[in-house]
Amino acid sequence: MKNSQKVSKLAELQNSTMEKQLNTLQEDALESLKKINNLEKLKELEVEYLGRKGKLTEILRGLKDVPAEQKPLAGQLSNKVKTIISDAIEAKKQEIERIDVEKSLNEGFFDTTAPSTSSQIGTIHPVFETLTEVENIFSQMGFTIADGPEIESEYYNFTALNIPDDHPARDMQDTFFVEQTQHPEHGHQVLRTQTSPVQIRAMKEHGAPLRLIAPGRVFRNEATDASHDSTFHQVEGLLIDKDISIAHLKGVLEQFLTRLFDKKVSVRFRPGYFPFVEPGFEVDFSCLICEGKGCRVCKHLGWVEFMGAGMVHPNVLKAGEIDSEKYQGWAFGFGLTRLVMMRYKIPDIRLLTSGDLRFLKQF
Ligand code: FA5
Repeated sequence: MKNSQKVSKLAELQNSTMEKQLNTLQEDALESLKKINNLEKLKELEVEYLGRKGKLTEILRGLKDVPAEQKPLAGQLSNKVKTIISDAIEAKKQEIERIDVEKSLNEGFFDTTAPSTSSQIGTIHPVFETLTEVENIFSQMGFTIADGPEIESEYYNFTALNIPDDHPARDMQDTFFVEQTQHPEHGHQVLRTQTSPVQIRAMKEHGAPLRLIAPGRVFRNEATDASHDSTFHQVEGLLIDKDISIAHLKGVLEQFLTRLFDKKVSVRFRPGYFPFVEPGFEVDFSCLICEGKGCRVCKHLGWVEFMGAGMVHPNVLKAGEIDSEKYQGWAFGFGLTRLVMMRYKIPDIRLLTSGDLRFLKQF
C-alpha cells in the first residue's frame, strides 16, 4: 500500500471514530436532558457537555490529528451536534420556566406589593409615645384634643393673640414666612411658631365652656443647638369656664406631671410675660433627677423650667368671640420635645428629628 493511501485510510478511521463519538455524545446529552426538571441541573448539564472543559471540547481535541482535507467535514459535524444540544437545552429551559410560573399561579395569589420578609420592623418614636400618654392623661381629665393647621395666617398666629403688627413681642419668635403675598385681613402665611393659634380657632368654633389640649409641630427660624431645634412639638392647654382661677391650673398640672412621671411632682409659678395672658407665668416643676435637692440637670436650682401659662387675656377672648364678662380661663403651652428629652435623658434635641436609626432603635 502506497503512503498516500495509508494516510487517507487512517483519516477515514479517525474521522469515523470522531463521528461515532459525536453521535454518542449527542444521544447521551439528549437522553440526560429528558430527566432534567430544574434550572440548576440544566445548567450543570450544559457545563458538562458544552462547557470549556466539557465533553464536546474533549472530542474536538482530536481534530488536530485529522488530515487537513477531512477537517471541514469534521468541523461541520461537531457544529451540528453542538447546535442540536444547545437548542435542546434552550427548549428545556423554557419548558421548566413555564412549568414554574404555572405552579406558582396554581399555588395561589402572589402579592407583588407585599413587603419582603427581611424588612425591618420600626419602633414608636419617643415624641409620639409621650404624646399619646399626654393625650390619654388629659382626656381622662375631661380635655378634648384639638388640631390646627401648621401653615397659619399671621392673624391667628399673632394678631388674634394680642400681638399686633408692630408689637416687639413678634420678635420673640423668629418666623418662617411661607409666601410674599398678603391677605388683606389675615396677613402673610407663616409656619406657626406656637400652638396658641388653635385657642382662637377652637373658641370661635365651639364657644364657651371649653377644655382642650392642642398638641402639634411648631417651627422657628432659630440657630439650633443641643436644646433648640427649628422644628419641635408643643402642647397647648386651654380651659374656659365660669369662676376659673390659677388654682385649677396648678392642680391640673401637678396631677398631669405626677401621672406622666409616675411619682409626686410639684409645680411653682414665677411671673412671666406672654401678650396673650394676663397675669402671665413661667411654670417650673420639681427636678425629677435630684428630687429638688439640686443637680446638673436643674442647674442646682431644684426646679426645671417647663412652660408658659396665665389667665387668658380679655382681648384674646374677644378675638375668639367669647364674652369676657361672663367667662374667664387659663392657657398654657409647653415644649413636648423638651419633656421627652427629660423623660428619656436625651442629651441633644436634634437627635429626635435626625432620622438616625441607631438612635431610634433604642426606643
Ligand atoms: C410659647 O410658645 C407660648 N405660646 C406658650 C404659652 C401658651 C404661654 C399659653 C402662655 C399661655 P415659648 O416661646 O416660651 O412660649 O415656648 C414654649 C416652650 O416651647 C418652651 O418652654 C420650650 O420648652 C419650647 N421651646 C421654645 N423654643 C424651642 C426650640 N427652639 N426648640 C425646642 N423647644 C423650644
